[in-house]
Amino acid sequence: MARTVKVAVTGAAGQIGYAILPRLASGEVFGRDVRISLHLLEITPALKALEGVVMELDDCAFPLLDYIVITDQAEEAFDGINWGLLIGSKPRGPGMERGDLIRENGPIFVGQGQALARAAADVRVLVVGNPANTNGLIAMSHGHKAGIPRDRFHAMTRLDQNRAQAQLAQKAGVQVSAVTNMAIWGNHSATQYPDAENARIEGRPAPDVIGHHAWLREEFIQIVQQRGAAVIDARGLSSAASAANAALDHIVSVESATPEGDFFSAGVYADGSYGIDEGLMFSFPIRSDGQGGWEIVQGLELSDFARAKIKATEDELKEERTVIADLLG
Ligand code: NAX
Repeated sequence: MARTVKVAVTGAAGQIGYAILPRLASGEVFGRDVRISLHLLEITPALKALEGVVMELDDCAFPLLDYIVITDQAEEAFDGINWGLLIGSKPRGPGMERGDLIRENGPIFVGQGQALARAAADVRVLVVGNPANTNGLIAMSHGHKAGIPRDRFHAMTRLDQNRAQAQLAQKAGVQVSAVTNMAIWGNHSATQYPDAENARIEGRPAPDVIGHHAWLREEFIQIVQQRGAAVIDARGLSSAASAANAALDHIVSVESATPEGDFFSAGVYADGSYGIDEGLMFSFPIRSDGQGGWEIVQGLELSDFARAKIKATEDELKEERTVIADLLG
């Protein structure tokens, strides 16, 4: 066994936690020769439920699972971790506006950003808890202030990417693996812009393969933007298995070199690329070198239509940043 990876999962007793933990522990993400330790964080009232989840993990008898820590203390959970999956947050309650949710959950990510910086020297962080981009910005601002490089913090838009790829594959009648270069721009919200114009199907521009341009500009975008709500409508609960799956896909994409000519999507610190306001946590097309480095893909062509969509999602993120300005480090 060459190495052990320590992964913290917050909100570990929640739905996504339940879907992600067995898959992490199985070794499918980091490899069958890598041992894994799980550091699970929950709020105090959920620790009992978490104990039940740990019993189940024990009962899976995963050969690669080294040990499990459960705690309600962020610093203990983040001690020496390589990856932090920040999933835990409060759900939107009845009658709550998006702004209320941001104010409600923002402080969680202040404390966790600070705890990460105290407890983990060499960490990568994926923020899943909603509003993921803005929570990611908060966590990053505090982590960075205390020494963690900004590029270690990502917000999850991989589920949106996967949803978009699946929709294009179904429309084109091809396997989902034939759809590449799927950029999600902006916020993980209903303003996100899933970019079919730069997507490829079997190596060809997706609009040429699908042909139905009106569908790509209207229905396709709406389906992807509203997919989370559609799942809630049908299931009575928000996406969990697909969200867990997307988080694992994200880890694999960051840890391995991106195939030549392709990219994946993640919310990252905006550095001025494509004219996006610097200092937002904005989803861009990304390439990883597989050695821990990554870059925003430059030079993609954006039509006027695309630019207008990207502006709308940028405006929403600016607004969210205003709501939590006092929480930034
Ligand atoms: P659940 O409500 O099932 O679980 C959340 C868990 O977080 C609970 O067990 C709760 O006790 C815990 N928690 C709350 N505050 C905490 C804190 N301060 N520290 C540690 N744990 C805390 O939600 P679930 O369905 O698992 O979803 C988790 C989050 O992911 C939600 O914010 C949800 O909106 C978000 N999502 C984000 C997605 C994305 O693509 N970025 C997609 C799926 C999902 O909707």
